[in-house]
Parts: sequence; structure tokens; C-alpha cells
Amino acid sequence: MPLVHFFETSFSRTYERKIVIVEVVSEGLSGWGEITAGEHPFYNEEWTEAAWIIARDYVAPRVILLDSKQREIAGAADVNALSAHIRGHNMARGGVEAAVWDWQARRNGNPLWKEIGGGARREIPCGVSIGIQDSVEQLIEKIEVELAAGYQRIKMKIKPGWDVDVVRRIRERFPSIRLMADANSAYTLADAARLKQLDEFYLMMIEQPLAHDDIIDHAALQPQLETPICLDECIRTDHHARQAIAMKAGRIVNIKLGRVGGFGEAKRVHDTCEAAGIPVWCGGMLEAGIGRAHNIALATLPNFTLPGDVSASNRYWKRDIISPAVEITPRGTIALRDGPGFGYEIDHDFMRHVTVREETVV
Ligand code: OSB
Ligand code: MG
Repeated sequence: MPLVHFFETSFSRTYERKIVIVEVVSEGLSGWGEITAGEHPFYNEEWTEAAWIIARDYVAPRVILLDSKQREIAGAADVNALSAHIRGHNMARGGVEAAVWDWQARRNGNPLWKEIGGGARREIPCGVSIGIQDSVEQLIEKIEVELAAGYQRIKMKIKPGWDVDVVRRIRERFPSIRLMADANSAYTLADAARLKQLDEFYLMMIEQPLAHDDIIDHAALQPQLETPICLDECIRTDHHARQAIAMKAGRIVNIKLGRVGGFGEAKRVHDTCEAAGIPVWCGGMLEAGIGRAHNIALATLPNFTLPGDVSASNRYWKRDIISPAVEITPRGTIALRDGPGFGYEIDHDFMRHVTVREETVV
């Protein structure tokens, strides 16, 4: 699916997405999930083609045990453990796990947000993530469009060469907006002085400045900065969240459903952060409608108190694979829907139109 506008991070520029969708079928009902891996192994080790194989050959055969009565499980909460001995590949695991949650919600006649134990709010607060642009003028234009739409905070991507000077110009132009920066692991501790220069711009936070798999250096960096560090890439499990909190490696956590392997682990990370007084928000991976709807459900858990990166479908897609498309209110929120499962209809005609490969595992 071509993106409406390219999306550039410190690691690559994306023009179109290749997305793996998971349908789980049982008792004549379907549940849907989306694997949030990117097209290349640059954000983390996962990518579309590998996720396809892992989901097909490793995750699905283990989860299908549910059907063959070889193992009794109480419900979707038990799915995570079935594939927990796979090292990494959380997005492939999480796409299948989330589909089972959606299935279970539909089977119980519940909206997904209720099924996962959410519902702390009827509308989720929304921000946008804006990629690196070809010029600062282009970035300013994009920010103006998003603020006019009502979004509550702006996240801009940074990298060496597109950081202090650009943030300064954005801050001068928009002195009072809620602004933050995401580096996607583009710096090292040797850049601490440069990162410290960002303190001047009173950002809400700086996201994952250091290595994708690092916690220790972030703990060394945080006391040198006034700006809170938000951890993204390096929190792949609840265990990581506990270690990061113990080391004071950051003050905020971005939770991504896929990165942590699904709703079960996302809830554990959420609970750990809540108990430690660490606010969380829901990150995004340029999802199509199914993943987007799952993120909305996740963001109704109580500790998702900050505006996240879950935004309207039309920022990404001319036509989404769900109907209606995800829309934003003038207040910069997304309103919950009360239908069973993830709450939107799948646009099967369109999904068929954009499907390039299909396999069934029985
Ligand atoms: O780090 O949050 C990130 C997109 C792709 C990979 C990593 C990230 C992102 C985003 C976009 O920031 C979030 C979105 O709008 O879906
Ligand atoms: Mg990020």
C-alpha cells in the first residue's frame, strides 16, 4: 500500500508498505491481527518477509494447538506463552496473539478494548509523528496541517545533521506546542553534549536517542539532560521495562503492541510502568487499519496518559483496509467504538485488491 507521503526516520525512508495481516479462524469466527514489522530489518531485526515465515512456520503451528485439544488454554492471555521460546520476532508473535484477542472479543461479544481490560477513557488523546522532510519549510507546513486538524502534540524525527538547528527553527515558529523528538537510535553517548543542547527547547521528551538494544548508556545519559528520555526500541519485554526503571534509563515509555509481542506483554509493561510512576503512550509503526484499531484499544489502559502516535488513517492511506477509516475529533482524539472485536469493518474488497500473497496454516 503506497503511503500518502513518504516517512523518513534516522534509519530509512519508506514510500510504500508491505504488511502481513493475520486472520485466525475458529468456531466459525474470525479474528484479525497485523504484524507491524517494517519492510527492512532497520527499526529492529524483523521485516516483512522474515515475519511471514516466522508466523507461518513457528508461531501459527504452536497457536493452532489450541484447536487440536492437545493443550487446554483459558484464553487469549495464554497465547503469548505458546510461542515464548522463539527468540525475538516479537512482531510476528504479536500479530498472531493480537488476532486471537480480537477473535476472543468477538466470541464474547465484547469490544476489544473491554476484552483486554481497558476502557479507562472513551477517547484517546492523539499526537502525530512527522518524519524527516526535504526542507524545514516542508516540516513547518506539515506541522501546521496537523495542528489545524487538532492533534495534541507533534513528534519530529531527528538524526545527526537534522537536529538542534531544525528543532530550534520549529520551536521559534511554534513556541507553545507540545513538541518532542525521536532519534531512533541515531546517537551514542559521545553525542551527549549535542543532545544536551536540545534542553533549550523544552521538549516533552526525546525518544530512543541511543542504541536500539541499549539500556545502560541511556541510564548514563538521562542525568545529563533535563529533557526526559522516552524508551522505544530497547523495551521489548516487561523484563526490559523493569531493568530500565531500576537503572533510571528514562522517565517515559513508548509501548508498541508488536515490539513487545502482543497484548499480554504490552499489559505487563503497562502495569510495571504504572507501578513505578512512569507514564506510557502508544507508539505506531505506520499501521494499516487493523493494527491501528488494535492500538486504539491498547491506549485505553489507564496509564496511557500521554498523547500517542496513533492518528487518522488519511495521514497514511488514500483508502484504508477498514471501514470507516480511523478519524480524529476536533479535540485531537480518537473516539472508541463499541462494536465487537476491534470495532471497525474490514473492507474485504479492498483488502483482496491489495493482497499479493496468501497462505493458510491448518
Ligand atoms: O520510532 O516510533 C517510531 C514509524 C516506523 C518505525 C518507527 C517509528 C515510527 C513512527 C511512526 O514514529 C508512528 C506512526 O505514525 O505510526
Ligand atoms: Mg520511536
